Amino acid sequence: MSDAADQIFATLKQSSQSGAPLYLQLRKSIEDAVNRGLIGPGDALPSERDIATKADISRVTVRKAVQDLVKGGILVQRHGSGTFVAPRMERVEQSLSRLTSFTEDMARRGMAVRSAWLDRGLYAPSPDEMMVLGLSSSELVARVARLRIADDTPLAIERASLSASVLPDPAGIGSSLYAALGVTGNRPVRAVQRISAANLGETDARLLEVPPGIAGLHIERISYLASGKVIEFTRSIYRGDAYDFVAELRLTGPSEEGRP
Ligand code: 16G
Repeated sequence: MSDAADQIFATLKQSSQSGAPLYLQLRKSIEDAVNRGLIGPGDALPSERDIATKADISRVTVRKAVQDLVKGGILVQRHGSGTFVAPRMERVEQSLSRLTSFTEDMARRGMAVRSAWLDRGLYAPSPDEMMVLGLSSSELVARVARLRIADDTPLAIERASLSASVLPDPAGIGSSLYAALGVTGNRPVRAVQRISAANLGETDARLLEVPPGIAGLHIERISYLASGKVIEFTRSIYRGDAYDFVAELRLTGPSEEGRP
């Protein structure tokens, strides 16, 4: 067993007089070891049995401590291969004043972008889609749903809806929706974005490789053409531990006060 593991158990012995339940003491020892860098992102935790033997506690206690740390996003469990310290996220800083695409944002940071398709096709529009995109019930909506991945880390789930008259072949967009819209002169020039907090459900959490229930960001973007026509209605879930949205604020001068 590694030195780091030995140190975890040494700390555990020191704290065993504290009177706190054993699983909480073990949880804290492991958490401290991660925070102090004794075990780093991607490092394997010793097996449940090794921990139990070494610390002289039951496997049930070990499991409880480990499950708590998995729920908190400190450890990750991979079926068949064990428990590891969760990879540390490099937070992405995203300006809220420029209308850019995911592909452009990541390319500017030198990150390799790819997407996993969740859905693409033509459908009868939902009431929300009809209202936002101005579609009638006899028209079709093109849906493009993707898991967006940068440098092998899934960052967001994006579900875009556009009128089928603008995007008749959603399967043919290639790697960038905005690039495809640019080809037909339909790239948006303005957008309104609404950001709210969301706790991730099972399915979204699994796709984004985070524990269910963890904080995420729900983002709705409605984009417009220069003519004022709505072109895109996208609802996304972004990882809360990966994104900082940054907006620049200016004091309104007297000449601008009262402007709409
Ligand atoms: C951004 C947009 C999304 C747009 C996508 C196009 C947000 C929250 N969302 O991720 O609305 O559909 O870019 O990216 O910023 P693409 O051209 O790389 O497909």
